[in-house]
Amino acid sequence: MSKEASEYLPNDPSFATKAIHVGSEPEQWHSWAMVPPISMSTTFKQMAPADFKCYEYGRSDNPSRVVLQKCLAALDDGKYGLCFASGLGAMTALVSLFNSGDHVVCGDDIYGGTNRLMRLVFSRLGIEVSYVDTRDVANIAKAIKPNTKLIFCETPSNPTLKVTDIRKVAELAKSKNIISVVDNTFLTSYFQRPLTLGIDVVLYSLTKYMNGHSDVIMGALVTSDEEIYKRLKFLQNAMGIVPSPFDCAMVTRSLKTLAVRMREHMSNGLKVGQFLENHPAVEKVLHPGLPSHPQYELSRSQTHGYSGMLSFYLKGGLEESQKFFKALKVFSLAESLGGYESLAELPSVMTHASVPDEQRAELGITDNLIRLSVGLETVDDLIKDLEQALKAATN
Ligand code: P1T
Repeated sequence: MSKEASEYLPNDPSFATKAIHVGSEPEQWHSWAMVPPISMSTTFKQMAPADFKCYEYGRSDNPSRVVLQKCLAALDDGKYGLCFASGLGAMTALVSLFNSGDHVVCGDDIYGGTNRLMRLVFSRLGIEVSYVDTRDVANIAKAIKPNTKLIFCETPSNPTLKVTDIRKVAELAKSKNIISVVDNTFLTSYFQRPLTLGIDVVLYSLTKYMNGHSDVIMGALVTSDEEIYKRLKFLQNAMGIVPSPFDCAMVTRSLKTLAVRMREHMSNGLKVGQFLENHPAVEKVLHPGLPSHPQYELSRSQTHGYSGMLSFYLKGGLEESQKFFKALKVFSLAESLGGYESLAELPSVMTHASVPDEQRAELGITDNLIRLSVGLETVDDLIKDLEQALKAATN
């Protein structure tokens, strides 16, 4: 039996308190404003040439970004947070730590845009990439070469929700002096904190659950390693991949409700997963919180719950999938995930269309694999919607 959402303990009893207070302390402002003022200024007055109070130029640093970065670091039990213009912007800064001729071991099941960035941009710039199934850490070990500088994976992965043993990846990377990075976008720091399991850097598309309202594109990197932080901070400014102060304020506001939102996403996601698992039109459900998931136990050993992300194989092919999407009324057919609204998509032709055909086939990203981002609507309405769409698809 899978555990009910309410049976999970929070990963950090003070998580919600940190989310609401860290970085937003009123005493730092003249006004003692409870909500941090948005500082839109692109530049800051200097006392003498190159002699400034706190801030110099808005790309290098600005007060609204600092508020958010402090909060993000605290939520991951990290020391340093850095925000970027998008999740892929964060990935761009991360991989720019390395040089032409360096090698990256990358999980094979990752967001299509991350795969495209590695394959079509960084490979062209001389970064060598090996894609491996990170569910078995022995595959990572086998792929390591003398020039390997980075191990990168998503867990759970997008879109097939495969789980990687974070502790084992961290241990392997440490033993070889390689930087380890986990993309924690699907779970957020509320449910999984890779730094506490030995990982060097956590990557986020804040666009998803962390912002949670589908109105900001942003990314982040969090670490406790001072040396890595300094190099990344240099790149954040030097490469100019920064978010706007207004967007930073939006995400700061959203983090205040992260704990509450994630608990509800989890509860709705599990109920939808259980419903689909018992439906005759569904071949298989991929949800790490259901005991049918092959890595259910591993997942429980390193996370404190699940988001609203799940995928399932519909019985049939492209035609049935098309009918399913056409019939949906509450779920919207759209890319992205992690917002309050429920979304459904077909990774094979949408988020993962840029992954080469053979790689998609190997990963099981077929035309009947449907990904759901279960939102915060009344769960009975979501289930009714899926029920009628499944009927329309298979009639
Ligand atoms: O869209 P952006 O903020 O640049 O984030 C990229 C990214 C990074 N990591 C993961 C795990 C992601 O899922 C994404 C973006 N993903 C989608 C848009 C999607 O629909 O899967």
